[in-house]
Amino acid sequence: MTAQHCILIGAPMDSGKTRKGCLMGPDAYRTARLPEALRTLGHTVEDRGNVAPRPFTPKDHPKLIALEETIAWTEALADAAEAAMADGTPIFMGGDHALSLGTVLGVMRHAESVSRPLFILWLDAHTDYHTPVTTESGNLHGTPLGYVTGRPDFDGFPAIGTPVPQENVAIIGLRSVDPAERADLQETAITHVDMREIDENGIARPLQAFLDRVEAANGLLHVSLDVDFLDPSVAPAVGTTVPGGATVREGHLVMEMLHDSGLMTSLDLVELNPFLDERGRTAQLMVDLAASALGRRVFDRPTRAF
Ligand code: NNH
Ligand code: MN
Ligand code: MN
Ligand code: MN
Repeated sequence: MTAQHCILIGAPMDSGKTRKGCLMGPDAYRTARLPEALRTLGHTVEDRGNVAPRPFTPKDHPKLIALEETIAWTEALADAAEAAMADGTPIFMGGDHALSLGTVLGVMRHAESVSRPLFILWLDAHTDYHTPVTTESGNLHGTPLGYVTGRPDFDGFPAIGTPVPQENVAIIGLRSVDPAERADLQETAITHVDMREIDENGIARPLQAFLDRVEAANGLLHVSLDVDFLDPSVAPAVGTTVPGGATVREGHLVMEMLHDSGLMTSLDLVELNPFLDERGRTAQLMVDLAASALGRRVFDRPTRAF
């Protein structure tokens, strides 16, 4: 296994929805010993501390929640992400999923500067493909994939430059999609794998197909892991629980395959709300999943003998 330089970046962002608590996430990951878990695997680990939003002035908006604050975080996180990409493998400790507006933007800028295509793997119960106009809830954590793929109406947000092509995005774990998102997404080339497909075919097949495309294109791969990708029975610490999610083993298998592929170049850990956790079990599971993505395994795998 090749040792990596893991750069931990805390993003205690809580403005992407109304229910509070994700701001406690970075401390929970440190308490659950994420840095030590990565060091044990032979990586070097640098904790850059927590990012803060740029200064902002909140305004009232008829629908959107905390728009100005979310823009201020997006600007700050994009800079932190772009800088970290030049130095190692950033792991963003959220924070709610609106943080990916910024982290992916920063990663996009880096990808452009090294002239490599960017791919995104979104592990989530939800598609997060809204725009500020299509969202019904006004929660901007439901919009990052819309933003980075170049959908309109992100007024006030940083310009994204060249959008991430739809063909380069895969969402896996789906089971809660708003009608507007469903209609819009089905018109796109975004790969969308729902839980039924996982039940019928397993999670490995669609993931491997996507990874093969990343490899063939010599792409960078940003992975965004939403706690609600997992079933709430094993990961209760999230505001938007949806029954019927990925099992512990499905989660680990995804992470182990990511490690074996050698393709993952940045990782978001999002939506952990430690205020809703049970004795830290969700934080611990997220740390264990991150460790699997960085090489933890039960045994080395012999070359396929069957
Ligand atoms: N689609 C819903 C909305 O936009 C839910 C989004 N919630 C999430 N996304 N937790 O991952 O409000
Ligand atoms: Mn999400
Ligand atoms: Mn979600
Ligand atoms: Mn389709």
